Amino acid sequence: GASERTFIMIKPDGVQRGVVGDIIRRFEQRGYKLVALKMLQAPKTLLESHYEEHKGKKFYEPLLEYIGSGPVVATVWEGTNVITVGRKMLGATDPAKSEPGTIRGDFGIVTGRNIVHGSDSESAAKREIGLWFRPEEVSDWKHTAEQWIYE
Ligand code: DAT
Ligand code: MG
Repeated sequence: GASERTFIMIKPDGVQRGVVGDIIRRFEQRGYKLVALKMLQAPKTLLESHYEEHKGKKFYEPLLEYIGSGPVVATVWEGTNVITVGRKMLGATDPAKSEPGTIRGDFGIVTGRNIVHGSDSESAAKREIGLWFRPEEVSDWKHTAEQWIYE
């Protein structure tokens, strides 16, 4: 919808692979507004909340191990339809099914090392932003290029 926000996280493999700048560039270049950013090694309790929908699945424990294995770069982006478009920019969950030109399609090979996370709905975005950032860590600023990005 109109000027919504999404949570995009560069996973530890994305950090190790040196694609942090590339991923941020893609969102900036598209015209989305960066409103929060930090690097952290996520505590297990945070990852349990973040991935609670997957608890009990066979990939759940390896997933928490992987995402907790090193620092991630947590970001929040704002703009029209950024949740849906952001997911398209990421590509499919399985990089083998991601189109070239998407982040996972350009940098990944297997689902268990798929480089980046993005919220999949408005409710997930709100929940995830609230889990990873305190309200004062999210900046409300005016994009001066806005009139050239939106009509
Ligand atoms: P997405 O990250 O595209 O929203 P998801 O929410 O279904 O995908 O799963 C969360 C993450 O869990 C995903 O990015 C990678 C991991 N995962 C999902 N399915 C998996 C599987 N079958 N094998 C290994 N890892 C998996
Ligand atoms: Mg998901």
